[in-house]
Amino acid sequence: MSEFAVHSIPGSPFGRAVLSTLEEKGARYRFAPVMPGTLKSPEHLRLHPFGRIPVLEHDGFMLYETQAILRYLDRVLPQPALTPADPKRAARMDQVMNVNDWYLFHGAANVIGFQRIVGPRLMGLAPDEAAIAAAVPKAQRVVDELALLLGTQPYFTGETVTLADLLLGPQIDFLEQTPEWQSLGARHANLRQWLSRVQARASFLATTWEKVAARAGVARPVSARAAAG
Ligand SMILES: N[C@@H](CCC(=O)N[C@@H](CS)C(=O)NCC(=O)O)C(=O)O
Repeated sequence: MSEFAVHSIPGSPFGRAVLSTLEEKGARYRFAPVMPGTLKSPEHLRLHPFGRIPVLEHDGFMLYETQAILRYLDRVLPQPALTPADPKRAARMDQVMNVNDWYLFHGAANVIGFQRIVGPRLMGLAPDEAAIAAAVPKAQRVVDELALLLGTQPYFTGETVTLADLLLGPQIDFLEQTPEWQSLGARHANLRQWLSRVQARASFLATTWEKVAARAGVARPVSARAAAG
């Protein structure tokens, strides 16, 4: 079988979306660790001109942008399908993926996740409480809308997991590790149950920060909850 390599940093939510998609497909892949602090280096900018992760490598084909990577994987590894055949369900999947990228990540989850987890855990930084306080209302608006979109369904487009759940799951899992999740998720039992459902999948159990760090041979991180507290 041709080889997939995922260039990423253990713990990265976008990176985890790619890893869990590969796990859902039962694909063999290699984790190529990127060192934190090297994202803007000339070497990494050759892989990702915007200095981010993840990057997928497949038989010499290089691809960045997580949505593009997930859809590519769903095309080259068609089973099990992770995009609904029904156009309306597929559109809902696309919508949730864009809500993740545009409204949840930017200015909300990226701020809370960095200030509570990445900064303290990887850089020894103290959380900027003012930045977190400014991001919480933005995050709340998105979480409320996601709960509405989910409704009573087990997954975002219905009965089965799709790329939407695999992209959004790692972001909400990251938020759950912060004290802010207590209030963000408080009103939304359906979203909390969805998160537990996603976290219980073999693809998520295989791609925790600790598992990926061990696989990458990098130092085992301290507990995210301890770092966030
Ligand atoms: N639009 C990109 C976003 C990727 C992204 O922001 N990844 C984060 C890690 S989860 C990152 O590389 N952050 C580094 C930075 O902000 O400099 C994608 O979908 O892949």
